[in-house]
Amino acid sequence: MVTRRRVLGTGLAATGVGLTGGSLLPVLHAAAQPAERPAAGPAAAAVPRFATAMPRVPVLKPDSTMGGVDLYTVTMRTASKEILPGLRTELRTFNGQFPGPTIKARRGRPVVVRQINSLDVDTSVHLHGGELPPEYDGAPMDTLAPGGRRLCVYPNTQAHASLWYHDHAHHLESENVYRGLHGSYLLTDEAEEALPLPKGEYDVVIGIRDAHFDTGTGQLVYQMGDRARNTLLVNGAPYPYFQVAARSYRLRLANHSNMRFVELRLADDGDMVQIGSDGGLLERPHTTKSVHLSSGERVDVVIDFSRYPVGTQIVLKNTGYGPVEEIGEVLRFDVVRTASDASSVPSVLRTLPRLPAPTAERAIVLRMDEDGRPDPQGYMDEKVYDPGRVDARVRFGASEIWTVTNANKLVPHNFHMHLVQFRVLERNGAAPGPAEQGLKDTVVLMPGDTVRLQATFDRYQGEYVYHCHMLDHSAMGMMATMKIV
Ligand SMILES: [Cu+2]
Repeated sequence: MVTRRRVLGTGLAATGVGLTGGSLLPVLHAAAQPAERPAAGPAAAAVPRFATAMPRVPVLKPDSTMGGVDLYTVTMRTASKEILPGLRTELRTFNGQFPGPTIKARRGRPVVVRQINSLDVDTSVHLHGGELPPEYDGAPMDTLAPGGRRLCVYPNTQAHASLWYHDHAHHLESENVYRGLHGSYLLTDEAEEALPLPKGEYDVVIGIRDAHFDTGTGQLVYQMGDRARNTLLVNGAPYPYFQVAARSYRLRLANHSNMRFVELRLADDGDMVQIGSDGGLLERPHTTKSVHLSSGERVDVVIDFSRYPVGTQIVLKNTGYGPVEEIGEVLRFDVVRTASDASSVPSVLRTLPRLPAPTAERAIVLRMDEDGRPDPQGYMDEKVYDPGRVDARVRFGASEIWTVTNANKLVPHNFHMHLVQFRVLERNGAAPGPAEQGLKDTVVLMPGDTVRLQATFDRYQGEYVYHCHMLDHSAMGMMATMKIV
């Protein structure tokens, strides 16, 4: 099983048919009957390729910027949007937008979000990757009932990072996120701004997620572990084209899928320069042919389109996990003009602080039922999530090594911790690949994988969850609570 254990960052192309990240059921299915592929969703073949422009997600305007604080209003409400041609899809949205508006924040400048829940379901908005007091984290049980409103304060004390916000209400998060409750939150700081990276219109969020449409009605079909979420949406549009100038772009790739993992590469196998991961810039850029994102992860790359003549079209392919005819293409870059370019990628992007000496170690085991039973449950250390239970007590100020293992034989997982950006120390006994050497908040665990990571808990006390970020799995119970005291 050498291929499965290849170090991430050099690619997961050879992971094999059994290691689908798209959902649990394809995995079981593929293992049992390798010749049979997951059933095509009704819409997959019918959705035209590269027929619409990739939306640029609007940046949310603050209601007020007084007092050094940016105040925003985010209303969760239903809205409909034409995603498939000629059909309107009902969505659960932030401010009627799909995906939710991008919030831009600066380190040292707090953001206050006035949350209003005009949906008919509970919500809990979590800022994924954010260093937040527990009362503003968006915990699974800290829900906002229909008709409710509250203020949420994001202190923005951490370094720059491409974060995202999404629903986290326990047992509802999977469907709420799937139906549209996700958006990007870009936190910058002086160190990042001082770099000559592509900026402005050349710094672009590309949020990728899958969906299962009812072709007759255009409605999203939701069921746990669905095998047929086989239409890829990019910033809310299926298989769009993106008109670019022949110069460098910073592309902030984000996987907002509930379950699907993607491996992205250019159709001509052209180089991408990875500059960032979940918790902001890497220390050094690295050149790669592909990037891998499990659900919830972010990767920043710079692609230099000046190597292509104007008129060139290059497809961004997904070479991971799933029938190629359905999800093998993501979007198409159309090089349509020339443009000046003063940007560059420095050989040193940042210096991360040295890891402190660890003060404690603990082991975490992820597992879920994979025997095909109709109502599988997920487990963290063999326990289903119980919000009334504290699973890990962490001393405030501690720096701990967590050894996290995926005990499943077939099912992939990943591991997300609230509150902290951690460092990956080892993957399956080896040093992490270059893609995993920066700050991370979510790390992939293919079946049998073990990852050692180190996290430091010196910011806030209180209770936070850690869980698999395949949201159907966390909804099945693969989540636990740590209490920092
Ligand atoms: Cu999982």
